[in-house]
Amino acid sequence: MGGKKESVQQLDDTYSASQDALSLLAENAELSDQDGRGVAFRRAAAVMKSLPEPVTSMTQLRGLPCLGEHSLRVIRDVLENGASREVESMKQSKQYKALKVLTGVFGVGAKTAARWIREGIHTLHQLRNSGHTLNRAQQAGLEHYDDLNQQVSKAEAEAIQQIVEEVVASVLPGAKVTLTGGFRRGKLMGHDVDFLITHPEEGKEVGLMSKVVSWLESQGFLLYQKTTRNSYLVSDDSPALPPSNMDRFERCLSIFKLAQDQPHRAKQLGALPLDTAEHRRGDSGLQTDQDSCSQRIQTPGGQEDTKPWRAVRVDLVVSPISQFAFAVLGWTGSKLFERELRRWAGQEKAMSLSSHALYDNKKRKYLQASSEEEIFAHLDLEFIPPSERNA
Ligand code: DGT
Ligand code: MG
Repeated sequence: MGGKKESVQQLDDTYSASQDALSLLAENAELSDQDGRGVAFRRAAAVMKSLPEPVTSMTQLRGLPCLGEHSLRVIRDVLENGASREVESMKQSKQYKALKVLTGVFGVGAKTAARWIREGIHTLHQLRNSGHTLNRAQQAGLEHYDDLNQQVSKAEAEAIQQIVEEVVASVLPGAKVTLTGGFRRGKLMGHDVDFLITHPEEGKEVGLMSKVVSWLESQGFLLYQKTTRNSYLVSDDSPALPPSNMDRFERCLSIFKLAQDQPHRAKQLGALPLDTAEHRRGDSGLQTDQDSCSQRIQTPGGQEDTKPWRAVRVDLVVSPISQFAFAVLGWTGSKLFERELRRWAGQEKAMSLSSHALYDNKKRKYLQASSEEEIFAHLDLEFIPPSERNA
């Protein structure tokens, strides 16, 4: 029995080792600004993940889609040697290590990291001493580097949800908050927490974001925020769909200050009365389309490891109810699932799907939907629940 268990374990390890190797190659491609390669490796990793049983021989992979020459070479190496030499040496390379560290700073993308590496910057220490002027996001990213590179738990996401729900209910009664992203797919950990906010009456959501953000700021919940305004209009005469998967909802990228004793955060909320006329009007001087970084809550010289709170990345998105179903679908992910769904819509159905709308290119009209189920029906697909969208 023991021997069998061990060999099953070994098979499972090999199985996940090839997925891990492919995921790492995808990550490296994305960090190197090679999105096409990234998608190819992500697809290959998703195919390996979808197999019903561990792979012991290359013959099992015959006829499977999305496994290119390069991916097959990596899998063969894992099967034969227990690890991929290419991936092992990549993990040890100076370039990969520097890319990981620098893109780990919130606000730093692949292009910026590559530029810094070309200038000889490989570590945070070197970055701090480089004399580069960092923007507000990057400053906050550097300041909260350790916290933001630590995974967020489901319990932490729920604690933040409770705060967001209370604030939203207070500034706009009847408005609805939905947890999206990986946590809606049932993941237990994530890199951030994503929320979508709407109101059942079209138009009521206008102006909501600035009120919510100003509330959160006044309560000391935000270490950083940048709000961008809605720039999307569905018009009858053109599809007007965004060219990429970037959407145009009003959106707030933020860093939350989450007390460690959450969910007993009532203490934190209780510090100030929530329901004041000033905040109902939302006129407490919020600057939109502009970074702001709260100074009140910084801990000058404070011991990071003893502080009673942690920084957590939170995305808030506001959608009008007419686009809500599309927004929930678009913001639930995973990114690969979204990409495949859009590809299906375009190639198989001649439709354009975005987080705002579904446009039928043949009928030349938008298709309405008030639930995700209706969108899947328009696309002639059986409904796929969020927990099965983890590709
Ligand atoms: P995580 O946070 O790493 O645990 O994983 P996810 O799946 O929550 O990933 P995240 O937070 O980057 O994004 C959540 C989903 O929202 C993602 O699957 C695709 C979508 N999404 C992210 N950013 C944008 C955006 O700018 N526009 C649109 N339309 N969708 C986005
Ligand atoms: Mg997320």
